[in-house]
Amino acid sequence: MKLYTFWRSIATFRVRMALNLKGIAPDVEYVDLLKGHQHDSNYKAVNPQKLIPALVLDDGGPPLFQSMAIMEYLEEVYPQPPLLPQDARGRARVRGLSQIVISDAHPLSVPRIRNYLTQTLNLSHDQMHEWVRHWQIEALQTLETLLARDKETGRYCHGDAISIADLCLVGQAVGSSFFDVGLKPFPTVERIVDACLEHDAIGRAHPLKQSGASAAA
Ligand SMILES: N[C@@H](CCC(=O)N[C@@H](CS)C(=O)NCC(=O)O)C(=O)O
Repeated sequence: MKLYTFWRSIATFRVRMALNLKGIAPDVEYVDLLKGHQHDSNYKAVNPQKLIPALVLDDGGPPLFQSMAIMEYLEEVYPQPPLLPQDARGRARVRGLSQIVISDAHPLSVPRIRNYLTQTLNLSHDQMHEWVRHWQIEALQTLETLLARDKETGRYCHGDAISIADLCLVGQAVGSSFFDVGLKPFPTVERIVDACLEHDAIGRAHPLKQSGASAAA
């Protein structure tokens, strides 16, 4: 397997955590998003959407794309340890929590959106920053409300086993920290994120532990 990755990419962080939890160590190829390498023609051939992650399997087929689809693929093909609950209602909750991050919050803070705001709409850097912070805080508030409310919440987002929702939550928290959004106002989120980061497979996948991060952070 080969994972196209970059230290700062939160979507790739989600997949790195899932791979680590499943005990899979793919080859990696770096795509420097801050230098715009996602637009290079050779990467466009890998993922025409010009986004990471992309995961090349050993079956000779086209790369997998979209972090949720990749995590679900890993779950189906490498079921241990499970990252989705056994029951349909539980899976719906875990996927719902995940989609708050993947579908709604994260897309509003990615480089192409930030660049569009500053370069095409001529927003200042501060205005762009405020835009990102606004949507990150809104997502964290929603997640806090759901996680604090539901009796299904345990040590982790859903009971006492790590699920895809936790990988999304940790990515959300770390991504928000890049825009100076802290977790203090979101105590349940903070507790779960801290518990997750204690897990070696998750801690190792942290953006600031990846090659290239220390120079750039
Ligand atoms: N929904 C996609 C999002 C992928 C995505 O936006 N990746 C970001 C990095 S976290 C990216 O490659 N951005 C490049 C850009 O915006 O130009 C997923 O979950 O895989």
